[in-house]
Amino acid sequence: MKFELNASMMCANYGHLAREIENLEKGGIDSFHIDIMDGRYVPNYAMSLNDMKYIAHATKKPLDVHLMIEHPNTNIKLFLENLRKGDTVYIHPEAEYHPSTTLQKIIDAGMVPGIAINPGTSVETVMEMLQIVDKVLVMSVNPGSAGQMYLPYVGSKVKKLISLKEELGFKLYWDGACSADKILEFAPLGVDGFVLGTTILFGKKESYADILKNVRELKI
Ligand code: S6P
Ligand code: MG
Repeated sequence: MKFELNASMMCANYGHLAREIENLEKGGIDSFHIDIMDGRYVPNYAMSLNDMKYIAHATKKPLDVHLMIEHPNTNIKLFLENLRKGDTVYIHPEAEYHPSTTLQKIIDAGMVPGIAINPGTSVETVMEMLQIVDKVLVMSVNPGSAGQMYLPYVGSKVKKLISLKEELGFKLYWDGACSADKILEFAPLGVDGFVLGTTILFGKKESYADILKNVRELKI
């Protein structure tokens, strides 16, 4: 079974970030997930524009930029001008007055448009945007930090999104508390990719290569 694996770079060791990127690449990671937080939309500061720029220069792999910032339309140019065509930018619809205008800016810049859906946000409220975006990032924890518990009520929403993805033309990604059992359960149902953080990838004894190999070889 084919599914993408994305590394949540806010969980990486910034004492040797270049080596982290190199080891994740060697281990076969598909893309780098960049969590940008502004301390307002979410009660935390994670990565910044400069972290994103550094990682963009350090790898040729795609970047998935997850903007957890208020009114991303105001400063989205700063992110778009430092990305490559084909990189993904996710916005949170609740953080914007006119999210489809912001999504159009992402499309016009040649990036892949995405929305992130919070645990408390229902599919019905984002239905129109599902027709515009190429990717949907379904949050199985509230946005703001790594290392949180999986919120089980998100499961039925993931299944609802899976039932819509063919017709509306988007790929579905899982973000938050991703473990082997979640991949085992949801990859066969149709989730296209998983963001890996502290639950399964970072801060472990095994190398990234060993962990990623084990995840790819899960008996699905
Ligand atoms: C949360 C953020 C996520 C986390 C990821 C970490 O606001 O969007 O991308 O970095 O959930 O993974 P874990 O396994 O520590 O929850
Ligand atoms: Mg994220």
